[in-house]
Amino acid sequence: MSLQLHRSRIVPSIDRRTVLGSLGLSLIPSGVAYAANPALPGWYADPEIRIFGDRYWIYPTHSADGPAPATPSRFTPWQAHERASPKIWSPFLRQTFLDAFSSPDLVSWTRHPRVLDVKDVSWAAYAMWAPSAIEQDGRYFLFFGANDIKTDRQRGGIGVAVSDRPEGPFLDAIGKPLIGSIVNGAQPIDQMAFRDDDGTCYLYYGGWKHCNVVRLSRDLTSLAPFADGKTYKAITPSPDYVEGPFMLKRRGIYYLMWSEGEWTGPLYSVAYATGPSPLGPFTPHGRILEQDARVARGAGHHSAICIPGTDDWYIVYHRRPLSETDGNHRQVAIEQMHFRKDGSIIPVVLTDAGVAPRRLPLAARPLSGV
Ligand code: FUB
Repeated sequence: MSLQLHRSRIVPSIDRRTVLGSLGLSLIPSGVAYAANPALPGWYADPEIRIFGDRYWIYPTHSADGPAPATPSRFTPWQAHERASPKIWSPFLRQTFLDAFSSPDLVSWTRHPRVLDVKDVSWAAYAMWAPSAIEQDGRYFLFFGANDIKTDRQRGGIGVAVSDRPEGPFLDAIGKPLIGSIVNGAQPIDQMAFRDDDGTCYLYYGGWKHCNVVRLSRDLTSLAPFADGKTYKAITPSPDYVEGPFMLKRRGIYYLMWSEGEWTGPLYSVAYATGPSPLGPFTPHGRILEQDARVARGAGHHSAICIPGTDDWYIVYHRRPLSETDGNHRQVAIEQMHFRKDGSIIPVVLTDAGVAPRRLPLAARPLSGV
C-alpha cells in the first residue's frame, strides 16, 4: 500500500529571488513550482535523504504525540513487558515502526508505510528512531535505534535490518542490536551510515553529547576493528555536540555535522566541522541551521544530498511549526544548501516555499554514502 502525495504549489518567485540574490546566487525564473515546506505530511523527524536508482528516498522517525500507536504493531510477551515500564515517555510507545517516502523530483512524495516494524525486530519494543539507509551489493540496509536505552542492562540500541528493496519490508538482519551498550559515554542512537570513496562503510552515531564512529564489515552486519585494533573511536567534534551526526564528503574534505540543543525546544540547531579523514581530526565551524522566528522553531537533526554529477546540495531537516510547542510535533522540510568558495557552508535559509522540482540525472548512483 502506498499513498501518492503532491504538495507543489506556485509561490511568488520574488521571495526566493531576493533570498538567493542576497547570497550571490543565480536567479530563478518566475512561475516555477516549488514543493511547500513541510515537504512531507504528518509529524516526522530525523529525516535521512538518500538516492536509490532514479528516486529520492526519505527515511524519518515517526514523531506523533499520544499514548498508543495509530495502528497497533503486534507485540511479543517480552516486548509487551518492556513497554509496560512507567519510565517510558508515552509518545515513545507510538514509535513502533518506520515509514519511508520516495519521490522522482523532491516535490511529489509517495508514502511507504511501515517499511520496518517491531514485529520483525524481536528485541525492539518502542522508540524506533532515526533510520539510516544504504545499499550494498544490491541489498538495502536500514540502521535504526530502538528502546532509548539508558544503561547497559537494558536491551536495545542500534540495529540493522535488510531488504531487497528500498521500500522494504526490512527484516532484522542479526537478531540482536549491532551496538547495544554505552561506549565512550555515547547513547547508542542516531546512527548514520556513510560509504567512503574506497568502499569502506562507517557508522557515525551517538547521543548524550558524545559521538562515536565504527567501521562496518563488508556485509554491513557487524563491526570491523580499525587498523589499531580499536572498534569504537570517540570523535565528539565540539563541546556543543548533542546528537544526530551526519557525514558528507565534498572535494576530499569530510564534513561532520550534528545537532545541538534540546530537541524538544526552539533552540535545536545544526552545526558542522571539517576534517581530512573520516575519523578526523575535526575543526568546528559553527551553526548553519537554526530556528527562524518568522518560519519555524527547533530546526535540526538533518541529512544532506548532492545531485550526482553536480555540486548542488539539498538539506533535509525537521522543525516545529510556530503554532506548536509539543516537542514531538516535528515536520520535515527541504532547502538548498550552498557552499562558499572556501568550502564553508552558508547558513541555510528556512523557507515555507521549499525547493523547485529536481529530477535526478539518468543512472544516478552515487559511489559515496550520500
Ligand atoms: O526522534 C527521536 C530523537 O529526537 C532523535 O533520536 C534525536 O536526534 C532527536 O531528534
